[in-house]
Amino acid sequence: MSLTPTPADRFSFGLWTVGWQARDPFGDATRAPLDPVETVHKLAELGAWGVTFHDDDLLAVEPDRDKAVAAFRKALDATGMVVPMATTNLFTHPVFKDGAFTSNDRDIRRYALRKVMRNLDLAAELGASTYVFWGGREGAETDAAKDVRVALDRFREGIDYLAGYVKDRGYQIRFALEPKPNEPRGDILLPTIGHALGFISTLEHHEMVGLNPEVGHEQMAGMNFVHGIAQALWQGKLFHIDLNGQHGPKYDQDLVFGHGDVKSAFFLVDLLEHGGYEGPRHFDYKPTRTEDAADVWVSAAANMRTYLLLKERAKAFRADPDVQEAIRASRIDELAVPTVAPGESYESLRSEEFDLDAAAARGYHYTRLDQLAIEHLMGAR
Ligand code: DIG
Ligand code: MN
Ligand code: MN
Repeated sequence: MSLTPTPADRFSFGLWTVGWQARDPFGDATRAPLDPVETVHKLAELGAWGVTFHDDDLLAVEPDRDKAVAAFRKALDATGMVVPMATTNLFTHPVFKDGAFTSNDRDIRRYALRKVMRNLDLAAELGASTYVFWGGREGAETDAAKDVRVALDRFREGIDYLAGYVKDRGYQIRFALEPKPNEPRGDILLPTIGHALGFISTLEHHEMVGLNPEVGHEQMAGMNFVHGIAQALWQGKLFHIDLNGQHGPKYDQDLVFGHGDVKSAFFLVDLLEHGGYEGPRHFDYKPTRTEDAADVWVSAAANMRTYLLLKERAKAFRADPDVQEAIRASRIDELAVPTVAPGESYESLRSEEFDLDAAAARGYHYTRLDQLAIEHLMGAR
């Protein structure tokens, strides 16, 4: 299996990732603004398939929107890079300091809808099939600021209104909500995959709204990201994914994919590659502030190479006869057997003989299976 990325791998990057100037709450930018045209060409050279953007990302070096869009289109045409996803920056400008769809200020909520509609038009023109909503400013620092029931009314109103706009315009676009527990707000609405799934079920056009879970965001909340992705797949709601790295519950690190919890990344790639997810392998990461302009591209390449290495190791893990035997010993295939037989009567189930002590004494041999996974991950098998 090749470790050289090709468009067939469907790797995509946000303009804002490699373009991050590394400004943080405690320090100024360490890198110059990056021209989106250069990003498209460089990512194409590295083997990426697609590029994604917030509306404002296109204006990183060219303030004239028409010129910026024209230059972006020309770079896409020249490289063959596609635009699988787009989104809106509803978090940087001070106007959004109390949120966009859920700001207490109705004029700002209406401005946010206009800003999204404008970029939905561009996203449709560029062929994006997914539109992400990360509600980075939808939240509060004090419970006094929002009645969350009312805030969710406004959040739902905004998504329903925009979904209606997409349907009325005939755009072939689905929405993907991106959960995050906190940062930049003290608490962000729809903090986890579970909260977002519950919210989606209440929407008018719920069939066209799914998830864009991010590795680090679930792990910031102490969640198991593989479990979250499995439930999103199980509910048919994994419309997109933000891949990166995170070292547990702390600030949002947006590390290179696999540079945080690498064992979780191994099982994530195993699930994505064998769990029926056909969407982009999208990286939403930030080159660390210590890196210079040249190493930004080293970090971009690292995301894709790490994914391909994990894909190769996961494939070997599944093909290993010792692993297959260990899976049988752990009776993992038995979980797929329905608990109740088709048409089985209540009496049949209730009258069954059962040796409680013998069943309680049975072991599951997970340690052996986990060790085999570790050995494949470390290249020891
Ligand atoms: C941050 O994790 C968010 C924003 O960068 C953007 O709205 C979204 C796109 O994947 N991720
Ligand atoms: Mn993040
Ligand atoms: Mn993200």
